[in-house]
Amino acid sequence: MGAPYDPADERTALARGPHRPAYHFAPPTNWLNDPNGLIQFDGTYHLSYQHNPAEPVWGDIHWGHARSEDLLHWTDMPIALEPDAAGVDADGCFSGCAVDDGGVPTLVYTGIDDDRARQCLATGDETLRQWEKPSANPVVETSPPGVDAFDFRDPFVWREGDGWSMVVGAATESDSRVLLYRSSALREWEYRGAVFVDDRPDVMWECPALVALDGRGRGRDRNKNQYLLLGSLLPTRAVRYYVGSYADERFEPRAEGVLDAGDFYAPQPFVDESGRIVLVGWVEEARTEAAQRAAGWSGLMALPRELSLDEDGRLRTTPVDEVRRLRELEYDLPAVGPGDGTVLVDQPRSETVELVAEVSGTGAGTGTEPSSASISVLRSPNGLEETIVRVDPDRGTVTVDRSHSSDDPAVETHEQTAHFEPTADPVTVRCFVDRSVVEVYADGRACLTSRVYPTRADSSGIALSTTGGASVDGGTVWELASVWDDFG
Ligand code: DQQ
Repeated sequence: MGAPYDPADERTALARGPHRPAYHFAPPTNWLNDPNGLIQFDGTYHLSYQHNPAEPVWGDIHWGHARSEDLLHWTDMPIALEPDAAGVDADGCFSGCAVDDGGVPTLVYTGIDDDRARQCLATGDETLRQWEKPSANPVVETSPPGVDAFDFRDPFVWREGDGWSMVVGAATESDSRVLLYRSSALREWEYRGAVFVDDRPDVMWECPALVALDGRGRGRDRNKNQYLLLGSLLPTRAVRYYVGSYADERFEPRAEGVLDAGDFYAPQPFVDESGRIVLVGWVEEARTEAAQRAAGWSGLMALPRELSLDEDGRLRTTPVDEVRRLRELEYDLPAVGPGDGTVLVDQPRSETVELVAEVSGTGAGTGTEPSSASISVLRSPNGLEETIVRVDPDRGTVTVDRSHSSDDPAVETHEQTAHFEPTADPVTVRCFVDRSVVEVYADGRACLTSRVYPTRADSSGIALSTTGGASVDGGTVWELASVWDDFG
């Protein structure tokens, strides 16, 4: 018999891999996809995730589990859920959420058995180490008439009135729907119809979530009956958000957009004990399966983000404040204007930084010549490898150009672009670089998370340049600390 599985040993073994993140959550080893079961319970944050513990590819889906006091430093926990060969989850424990059922931590997830999806529960002890599947499983036995038996998954549950509400993602022959259920005690559920219908054919809403934004934005009255509906859509893999009202068991959107236009999927929100809406999303790989097997791990989580409404009722997405605690050595960024060419930033040389830059456009608005500021990161001294974050305030775009991110010809190189309302004001760009992930926030109004795989040990520099009338008006860079012991 081999030694018992110890996630800490596995982490240490993988820590020195060149693309292993220093301050993003990655699985101890092997495969990770959707975040699941997010909850703050007795002060401690819990993050579960879709996990194949045996291989760095999707399959045999368990729930991995970690806990944290600060949403930054995570301690691995025993696997929370594993498929039961004789159970309704024999072919996988698919995505779901966690709730506090009167002091009993409870997971609600989709059990897969032979292409049939059914909603199930698991209850935990007070340390959330041991989970039991009650005999009441499955608690939703079958999809409603007209809904596919497999495209009926990813329950998201919240307290509403004196009971519980749940949304489940679903597809019919002609549309995709977010189904609503109600329950008094989580064991029996009543189907109440579709809370939202996306009438495009051949779309499947995965991982839906509905959260009240009331009282969490800045303009109090403006936030009355303001809800956020999220969905991860197949086959485009777009992560869409809708802001609107929720009444009489129906959601009515008034605004919509893309939550993150990069390698980002299946995010899950939860409300923490301070009342913040915190969101965690899966950042997929952009390298080959062979490269994932060689690395021994696959997938990571984006930084936890706080969602709120701004004064104008627009969705605002920022990294949680805790992330500032990772800042170590601080350096100034120079101002760079038209005609300055490419300005190399001497310090820091690091693959793990946070960079904040103020970028101004011409103020002339869309329809003008492109005027953008380029922030080059993970840059080799000669610029042969670099990842360029390009921001155009006039047009309201932030682009990650990966055409020279890696000398490895097998990784994905297509450009990714997020959009925000064009603005004459300077845009504050926050850019997190963590070895193989570049996570960009433009004024909290657009997000873009991209995977990149530099091959050179010296691809760790920064350079700035501009086109048209745009300028970088200065900024700051911090080297960021690792959140893992024994980090290479
Ligand atoms: N991932 C899970 C499903 C979900 C999909 C399976 C989204 O529950 O629909 O691993 O990435």
